[in-house]
Amino acid sequence: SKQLCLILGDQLSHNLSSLACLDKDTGVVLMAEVKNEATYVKHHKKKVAFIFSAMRHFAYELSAQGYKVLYRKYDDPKNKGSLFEEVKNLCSKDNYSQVFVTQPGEYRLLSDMQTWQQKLDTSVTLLPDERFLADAEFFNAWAKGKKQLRMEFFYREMRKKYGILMENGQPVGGKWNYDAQNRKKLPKEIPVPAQDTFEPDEITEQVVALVAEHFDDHFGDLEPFQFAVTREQACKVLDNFIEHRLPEFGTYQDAMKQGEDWLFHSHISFYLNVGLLSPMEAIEAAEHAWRIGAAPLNAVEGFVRQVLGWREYVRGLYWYLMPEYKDKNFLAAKRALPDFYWSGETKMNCMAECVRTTKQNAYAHHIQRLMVLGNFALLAGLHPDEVNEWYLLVYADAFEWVELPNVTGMILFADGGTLASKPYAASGSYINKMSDYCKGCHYKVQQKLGEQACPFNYMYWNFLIENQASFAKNPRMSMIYNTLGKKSDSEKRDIQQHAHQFFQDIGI
Ligand code: FAD
Ligand code: DLZ
Ligand code: SF4
Repeated sequence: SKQLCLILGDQLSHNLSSLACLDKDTGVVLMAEVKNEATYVKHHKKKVAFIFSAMRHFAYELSAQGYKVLYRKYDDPKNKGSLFEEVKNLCSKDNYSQVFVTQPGEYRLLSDMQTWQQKLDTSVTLLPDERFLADAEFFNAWAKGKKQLRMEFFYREMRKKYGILMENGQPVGGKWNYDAQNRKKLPKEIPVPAQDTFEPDEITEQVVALVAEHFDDHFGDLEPFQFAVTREQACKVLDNFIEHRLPEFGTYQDAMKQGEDWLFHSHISFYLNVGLLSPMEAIEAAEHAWRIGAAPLNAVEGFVRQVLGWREYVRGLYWYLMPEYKDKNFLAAKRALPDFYWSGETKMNCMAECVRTTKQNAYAHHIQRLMVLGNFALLAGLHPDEVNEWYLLVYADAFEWVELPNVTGMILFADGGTLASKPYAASGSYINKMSDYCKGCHYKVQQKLGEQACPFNYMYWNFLIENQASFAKNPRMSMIYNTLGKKSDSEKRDIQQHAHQFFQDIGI
């Protein structure tokens, strides 16, 4: 009986469950660059190039290990355009009796694959994706019956389950969380280590040419292309992070600086999400750095919280709440995404700067995604569908399982508080506190009203006014609504008038 193993663009791991099931001597691996996956949203050019190049390199590695690999390139005239059609084509030609796939990361594709067996009249086996640290059973058992699904408590269970940063059943240092030490602005004199860049090899150059030709109408700068595209290169990124950036990772986790796109972050989300790195190796490397005294606890705990906590938590939440989660719009937000999310053309310096790095790098660090781009989307009441589509296509690390909870739950509060206990809404002063953006801005961050007032200031109060009914029962919002209550009716009218004028001016 002949076996076919389909490997997707974000399944580039040698320990993949589908590969483990395949008889290496008689079975065949299929990988395919297809229009369906590359255009169901118009992914950033650099993201498409990254995934295609990493797929091609992985296919070579498998061949070198003795696997028989069929690889369908995007510009092959025989390309069938979708994963299903590629599989169907092979099955009808070569009589495969069994198809193996590790479950895809997106609901859309999983539902599609669940119809394949019937349509192909061949056995199609979907295997669990074992590359994550919390499987559905573990997450669902934790979530079941809870009214609120707070990351913090999930994270503590994960620390205990894997014994990470634990001693005698207790968190090392006596606390679970060192976030209070992790909110410093970047001092002027601190040098930022250079980010890791990789020269394109011949394979990557071919992919870059292909993307330039076929994806010209997609968002973003294709070149310079400097991502890691193999496991070996990705490991270098991780090693360099542990050695050079981890020690300051915690302290400057929430800092932003004009022209500094990478700071002290790890830059491994791309590689984790396509499978070139495993989460546990990153966690263990960070924990080891702390144990040998090479990095402080606030940094290491902060990093572990992101990878063992947030990353696993959002994935659990996604599968627990899909498909309904995709349609959530608790605040009935309905405005369109302003053009400057694509062009970067706005007098708001912080927004222009965060769109610039997104466009240039297919990357923005967390606090830019959350407190600038995300905060704007929340305060302006942008429709969740438009915001989700944008985030899913602009970042090279974006797959729906991780993007959707961050957008619908974390930034938009569109799930009504399943993920966050209150919206991450902030006025200009927060951005001013954590960055140097305001000093180069047309607007004045201290100014609340008037032509030069920072739009985040009146948008913030307007958001609270517009959504008062939705937050009436939220105890974590009562203090801020007390403050709002002290504003006179005419001041409130002024605020709303400013906000609406601004929305009109930017065409939303
Ligand atoms: P670091 O700051 O070095 O963090 C280390 C790792 O922790 C990351 O690589 C990532 O794997 C994990 N991590 C950190 N925060 C989160 C989080 N909130 N959710 C899940 N994992 C997390 N991350 C993605 O991988 N893909 C996305 O599509 C994505 N979309 C986001 C959208 C919004 C609106 C927000 C607020 C966050 C989003 N994130 C997403 C989370 C986070 O911003 C990125 O993981 C991070 O910026 C990637 O850069 P880094 O590897 O340098 O991260
Ligand atoms: C993101 C992506 C892109 C751009 N292209 C492909 C592709 O051509 N072939 C493929 O197998 N996978 C691709 N991917 C990744 C898939 O979209 C991803 O596997 C699903 O979204 C599930 O997470
Ligand atoms: Fe952004 Fe307002 Fe600061 Fe300008 S003044 S950079 S718009 S926060």
